[in-house]
Amino acid sequence: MLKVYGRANSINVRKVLWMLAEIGLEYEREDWGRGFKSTDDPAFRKINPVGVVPVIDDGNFRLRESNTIVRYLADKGGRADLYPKDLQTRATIESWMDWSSTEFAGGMRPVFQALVVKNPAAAGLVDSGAKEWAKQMGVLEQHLAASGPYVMGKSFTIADIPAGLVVNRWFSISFQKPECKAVSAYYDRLTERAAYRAHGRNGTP
Ligand SMILES: N[C@@H](CCC(=O)N[C@@H](CS)C(=O)NCC(=O)O)C(=O)O
Repeated sequence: MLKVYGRANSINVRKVLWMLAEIGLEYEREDWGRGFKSTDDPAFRKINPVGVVPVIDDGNFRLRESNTIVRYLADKGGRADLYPKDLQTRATIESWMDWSSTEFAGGMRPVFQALVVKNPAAAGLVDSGAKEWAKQMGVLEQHLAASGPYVMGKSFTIADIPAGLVVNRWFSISFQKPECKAVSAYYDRLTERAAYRAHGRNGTP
């Protein structure tokens, strides 16, 4: 059975759990990371020398990097509806996934660290993080208003998985934020999916 290494409240592990729920694949999961066994443990470093979660083990094939795992699972599950074969469509999906993990999540991280994890090192970074996060949220707002209702247009794809988790954090953390009507409608639309309710909008920022 496929195995997932990583705590279920990690935003990157949640991408994988959401994807597994979308394809209906059974798995087992082992808690590693903040609040559980440390990823600095030599036993974990053997699983992932980079020392971060998630990692999957699929019949002795180990894979790290959440976005890569999501793409692997989409292909493994034969879900061309979620990750089409057309080269340019795939590349566009991948560009949104990359953007979500870099620019979109960049401002989110200090806000989350300061207000949710209560990491004192991030306490002074809330205002600048929130400003950057709002700027990138504006990018998604305009994109969805012009070409939604999903990131890739008419239908849900894996481009919505990393973005949907950042959006969940946006609405789940209390801080001064601008109104984003299209993103708010997107959040509700994603919530129609059982897999998102289980691993995205599940009460955890
Ligand atoms: N680029 C990696 C980043 C993974 C990452 O930063 N994981 C965090 C959790 S979200 C982690 O392992 N933190 C250490 C910990 O939880 O102890 C990915 O997308 O998989």
